Amino acid sequence: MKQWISEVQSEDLELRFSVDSIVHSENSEFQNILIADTVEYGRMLLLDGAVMTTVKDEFVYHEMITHVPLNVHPMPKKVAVIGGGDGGVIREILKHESVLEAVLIEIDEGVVRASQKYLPEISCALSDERVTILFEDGIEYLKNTENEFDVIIIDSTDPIGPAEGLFSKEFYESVFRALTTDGVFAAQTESPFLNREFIKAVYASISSIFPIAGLYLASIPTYPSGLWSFAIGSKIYDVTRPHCRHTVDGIATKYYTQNLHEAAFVLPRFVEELTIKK
Ligand code: SPD
Repeated sequence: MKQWISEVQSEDLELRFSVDSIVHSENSEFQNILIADTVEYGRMLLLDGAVMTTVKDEFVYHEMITHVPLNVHPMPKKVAVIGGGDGGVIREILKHESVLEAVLIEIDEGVVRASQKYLPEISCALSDERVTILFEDGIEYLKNTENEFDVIIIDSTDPIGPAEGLFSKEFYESVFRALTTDGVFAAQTESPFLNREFIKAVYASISSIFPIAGLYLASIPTYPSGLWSFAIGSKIYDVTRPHCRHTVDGIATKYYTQNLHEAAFVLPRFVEELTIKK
């Protein structure tokens, strides 16, 4: 008999993955942490039943949430990640030689520990000497931070429960204050097929705070609907083009390229609509 795990979206939508085995399951103070070996996508991390990442397609999400903002900034030295306890974003950040310090602010120590034990290919850079890990609430942390980070990346779970506050206007105001005068931030903002009103509201908040805002897309097969959006806010730099320094540097990637950076901002009409103020 086949064993399945599923992410339930609603009464009418469920994504099922057949699994060889459940590798780890725990209830932390914040959520259920599940790691399973799926047949199609390899090892998978789920938080409260939602797919966070898989060994087979994680590169798409981690590269696009990281290299877009880091390549918009000409010289990112200090970078913060809110959430992202699996370490995938940190791994990508450290590919940038300019980065001297990366601070991971993750509320749930259990996610970091389980990822270090069971997902070494994703969490491998968490032990790098440039990385500081703080087990704190990212919302509180940024409230008390000013003019400190060149880039901030919000690698959150879905906007339910503990992550809800990471999509509020007040939080984006804190992000703006915590950035340096030419800072850039990016966040995952869910599926344009399934979360339209949500994306509209988030984009409206970001564009009311940041002088330059953008929405961009990537294909992530294990996320609901397969099409995923990211929002980016910048104080001075054009977000649609990688800074010229980076075209010379080059970084080892499997999904992100300079051309793809620009192309990811070319939106289908039904997504572009979500960014237009009426
Ligand atoms: N519905 C999935 C949204 C998950 C976004 N965060 C993933 C964490 C991977 N580092």
